[in-house]
Amino acid sequence: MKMTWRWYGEGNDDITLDHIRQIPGVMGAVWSLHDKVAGEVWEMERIQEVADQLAAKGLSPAVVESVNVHDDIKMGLPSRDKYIDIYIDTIRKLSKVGVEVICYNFMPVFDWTRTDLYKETKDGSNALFYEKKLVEGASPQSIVDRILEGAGEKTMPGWEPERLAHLEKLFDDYSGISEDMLFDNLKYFLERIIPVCQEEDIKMAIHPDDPPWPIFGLPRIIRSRDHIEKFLKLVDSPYNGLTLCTGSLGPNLSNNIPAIIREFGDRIHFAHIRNVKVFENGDFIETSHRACDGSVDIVEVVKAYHEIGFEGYARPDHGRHLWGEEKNCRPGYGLYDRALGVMYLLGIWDTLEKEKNK
Ligand SMILES: [Mn+2]
Repeated sequence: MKMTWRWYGEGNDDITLDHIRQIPGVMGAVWSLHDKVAGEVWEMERIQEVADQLAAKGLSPAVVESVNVHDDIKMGLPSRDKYIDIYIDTIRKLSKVGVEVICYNFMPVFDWTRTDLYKETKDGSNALFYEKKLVEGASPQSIVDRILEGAGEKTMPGWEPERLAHLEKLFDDYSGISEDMLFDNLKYFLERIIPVCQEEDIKMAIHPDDPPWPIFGLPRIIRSRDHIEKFLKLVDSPYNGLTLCTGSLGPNLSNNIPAIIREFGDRIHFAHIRNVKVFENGDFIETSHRACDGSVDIVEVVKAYHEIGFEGYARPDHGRHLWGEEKNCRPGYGLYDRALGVMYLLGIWDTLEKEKNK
């Protein structure tokens, strides 16, 4: 397991590469060109610039999260080929600087969804929170307003104000698209890009839907063991793989995550590891990584990765906001709780390694 850390880029993240390289065990920064909207060309100079910044601090550039997929591809419009060509161009360029894994998602309209970005918890820290009833009873616009208001000046992947300004049109465009159609459109995309990935030795790693159920009547297709199985069969190649996110699958308690890791481990290229506490009414809140703090047994998750001999990349996914950092940090992406998460995960891993080598 190779430990990494998500970094939003120079001038776009209060956490610097100097912070990151001091966290024990972190060997790479998970990056992207965050100013690029889906379907835009990534210039080689911009890619090289980030690769050089990381190299100067001794950090690997091997994982990119994300290269976003244009809505026309998800909707299967005739213009999709043009956007797939651009996607392929980006894959080829990324391989030149040593990128090995590209994380992406195929969620219509909304990426991850929460109702509070800074929900205060009992110990005075705060965290991302999802109130099920509120989403069920709300209009999509009201959720967009809540999230964008909470984000303030920070840019947040998946919540680009420019794109969400056309919310009504986006919903109209997706209104006739069923789960099966979305799967077909994903298959079309994969059939074109996976041969290129094989040539360039870049592994695609789809991120599950967050939360793992349909919202606002939109189809969501990567949210359980069965969905994952169906997805992997769309194009049966090691280059068509997964970002296994415990915090995205976790809010549905019937998802047995350690079992999913054991079953599909050879197709997991990137592990997002974090914990969520699920309440009886279906609400959930993001917690510390510690197993007893949430509903996902993180010890069992790490054990499963260890058991399959996982050699892919991992990162602590989100964390709570601690020690006053919520005043500045991007929701879920503070320094302290994620750094504590790294130490928890590596503590479990190192113990398992030591036991194995006895
Ligand atoms: Mn994740």
